[in-house]
Amino acid sequence: MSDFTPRYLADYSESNFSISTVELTFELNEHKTRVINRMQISKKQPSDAPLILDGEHLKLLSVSLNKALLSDDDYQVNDMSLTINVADAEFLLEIVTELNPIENTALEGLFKSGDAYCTQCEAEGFRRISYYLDRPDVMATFTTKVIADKAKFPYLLSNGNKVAAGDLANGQHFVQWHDPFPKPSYLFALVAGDFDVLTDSFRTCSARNVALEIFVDKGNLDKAHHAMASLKHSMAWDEETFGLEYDLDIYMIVAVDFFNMGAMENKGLNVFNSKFVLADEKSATDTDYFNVEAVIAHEYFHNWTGNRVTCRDWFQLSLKEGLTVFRDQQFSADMHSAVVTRIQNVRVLRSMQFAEDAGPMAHPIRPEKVLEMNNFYTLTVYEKGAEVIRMIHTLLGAEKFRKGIDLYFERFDGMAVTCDDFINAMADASAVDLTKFKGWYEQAGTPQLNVEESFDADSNTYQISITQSNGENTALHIPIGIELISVESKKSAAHLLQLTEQKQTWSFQGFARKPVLALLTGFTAPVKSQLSQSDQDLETIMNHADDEFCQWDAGQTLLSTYIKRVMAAPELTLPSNLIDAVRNILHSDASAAFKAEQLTLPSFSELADSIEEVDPIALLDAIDKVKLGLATELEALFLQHYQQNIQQEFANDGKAIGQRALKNICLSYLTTLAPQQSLLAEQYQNATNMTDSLAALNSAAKGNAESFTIMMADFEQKWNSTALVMDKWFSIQASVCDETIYANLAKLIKHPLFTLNNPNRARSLIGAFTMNNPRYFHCSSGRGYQFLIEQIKLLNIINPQVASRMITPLIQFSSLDQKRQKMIKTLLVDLSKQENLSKDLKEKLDAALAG
Ligand code: 7MK
Ligand code: ZN
Repeated sequence: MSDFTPRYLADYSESNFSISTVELTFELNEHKTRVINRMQISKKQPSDAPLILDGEHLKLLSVSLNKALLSDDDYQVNDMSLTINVADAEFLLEIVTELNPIENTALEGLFKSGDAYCTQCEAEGFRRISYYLDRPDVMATFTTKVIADKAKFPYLLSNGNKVAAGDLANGQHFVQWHDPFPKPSYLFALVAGDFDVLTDSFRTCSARNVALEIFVDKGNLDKAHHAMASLKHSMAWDEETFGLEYDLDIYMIVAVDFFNMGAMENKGLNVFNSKFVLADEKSATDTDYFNVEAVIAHEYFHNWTGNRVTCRDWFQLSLKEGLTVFRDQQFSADMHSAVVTRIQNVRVLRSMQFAEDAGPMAHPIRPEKVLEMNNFYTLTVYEKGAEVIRMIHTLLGAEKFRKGIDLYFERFDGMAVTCDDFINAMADASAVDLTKFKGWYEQAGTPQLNVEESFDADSNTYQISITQSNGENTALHIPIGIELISVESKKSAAHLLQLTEQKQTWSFQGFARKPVLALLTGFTAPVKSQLSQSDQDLETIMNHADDEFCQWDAGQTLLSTYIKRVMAAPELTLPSNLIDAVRNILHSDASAAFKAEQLTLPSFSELADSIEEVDPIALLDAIDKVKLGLATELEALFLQHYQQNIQQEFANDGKAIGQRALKNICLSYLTTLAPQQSLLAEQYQNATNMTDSLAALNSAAKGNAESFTIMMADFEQKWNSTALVMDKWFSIQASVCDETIYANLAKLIKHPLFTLNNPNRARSLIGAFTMNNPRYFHCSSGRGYQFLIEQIKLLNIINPQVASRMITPLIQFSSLDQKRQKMIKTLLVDLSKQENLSKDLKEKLDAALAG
């Protein structure tokens, strides 16, 4: 039984009670884990209001108040809560519950990942462990004692510092932990298992030594070194950039195979999806390496932005997530090419967040209404939230931004606060007025900028007028970086415009001819813009803008313009200026990594977002046609760059990574040409690393290459005992572009290594099919949609969070043609009638079917 009553930001009120200390004892057992929870509770002011503790999926064994056992009629319990009337102002409450970790396939609360026990409590998982005030503004000091079989579970971990350990009867042992920092229940963690441990240490800026420990499945120690190096880099970066030092004597990371998300920042004990810890060159791609580093950084940065200062309520999630994503993006930009990192952030935003903001689940970065909190760990809260922080950084400048961050910690360390508290600290420290800027926290939808230019030759004046429009038409404060490029000298001047009204005009003097406008330098705001520029202007920007992001973006605009033209007129041949532009990219002296980004065509989803009621197959045909056209015209040049960027020996530095990216994008062009497909088998055979193997397989899957089946069989045989690598194999199988795909999908879900119980497996096959195989997902027969719906029905029971994440492409149907919209709606109506529909899916289906 679920409660389908939504909660509203406007209804926030403080709890009448506070909890100062929590002492937990876990007696671990697969079917019957006992949890003893002893809480010191007090009333904030005298009141008769009952104490209502959250609790779900729990078996209540006993309740004692001030050490006296209560009887059934001293409290009320239902499937959501436990209610007790207590007269005392301060009291000790002890609650004993029983859990069944092995049956917990939702992976929230306490569950088993393989042989190990672990927990996931954010957002509201602690209430599946014990009855509690499970809300982030209730902060307590936790002491945790874990008891388990010593041989099977030699490591018993929880938050903070180890304070006691010892042997018990019957082969059991215990370890006790104490976390000195008061924290909300969502940051609680427990892990028990047998692991290999990589240890190291970090000397902080105040010369304290912190023990670093990474726990991985036995045999995986060699794959933990990159994660350890990333952790140390993150610790040093946060000291240097923000003056933030780690605060406990030990920092632990545990990698587990069963995990709903990427990772979790539990105080002193991060739990990670093993996919974001384990990496070596044989089994992980360059992208995997990048992501491991970014996720390790993200979770580490939460220690200050999230843990030391946390959220008052879950509507404020972006307070910690937007800020922490911004911090991890800045870190990645400092560790790698800043512009390439920025381009990759913007791609995610444009291809996924914009679609979310245009779909039925659109919400402001600070949502106002929530049914299931797990549905709001979104691209909007995270990625758009990070863009909002970035805009503050742009408006204040780096120095004042840092002052703002300092003031934020000065005011709020140890507290649970709101997004407004954050903005006010930034405004107060910088003396920049952010009143209007707060609108970004209240409005859903991607704002659109309409840009008009004019030039007056008599006064040598260039004018730019920008109009903003968004759903609610209250003006937002939008920083707009521009460059004006002189057509004679090709010299460029940069300006930061601040749009605060619906429409504003700016004038610039001293131009003999109309300059070329490069808009949104570095992508200063998460907006769409409408500005018609000639091919020639776009080429000027590509070649002469100082801002490399704009160089790249102009190239993308040129390419997408032609893709859309080909869509309207399939007979169109590629004009010479487009071919020249791509040739110039290959010939330029930019870095290989940057060229690879320039040569990557705008994605299907990014393009679809800008076309109304798109026929997906027509769009895909157009993309393929442009790619084939460029490959045909520039075959020799692609081949030359392909060969030039082959490395004899594996290296893992920025240059080598860029060369692999460039080589592999060249390969993807070349192998659209039948005669060049022999390169695939050659590359696969000679590959010294996973990036190159996978690039060959991916291009082969897209191009139906003959060698594909043989290579995939070889890959499967080689990697069938490494689950994370087999995930890549499943993903490639799911992206095969021909009619056999549906029969293959049916076979693959029966593969001995496949299981819907593991979120990584589910995503690798089903997620990859829906995201990477648009041609067959959107097949006019509806078979792609039906396949997804069938899997979602199964996942609804096994793991509602994963089911809810995977339904995304089916609820964002408004951009599709009418025929497909109708097919999808029929399927969604049918799904909404399922018995035992989770809150997660219910919320999304109601939103999708409301329109
Ligand atoms: C990232 C919450 C956690 C979605 C993306 C993450 C989650 C969901 C990692 C889980 C995180 N606090 O650190 O944000
Ligand atoms: Zn996070």
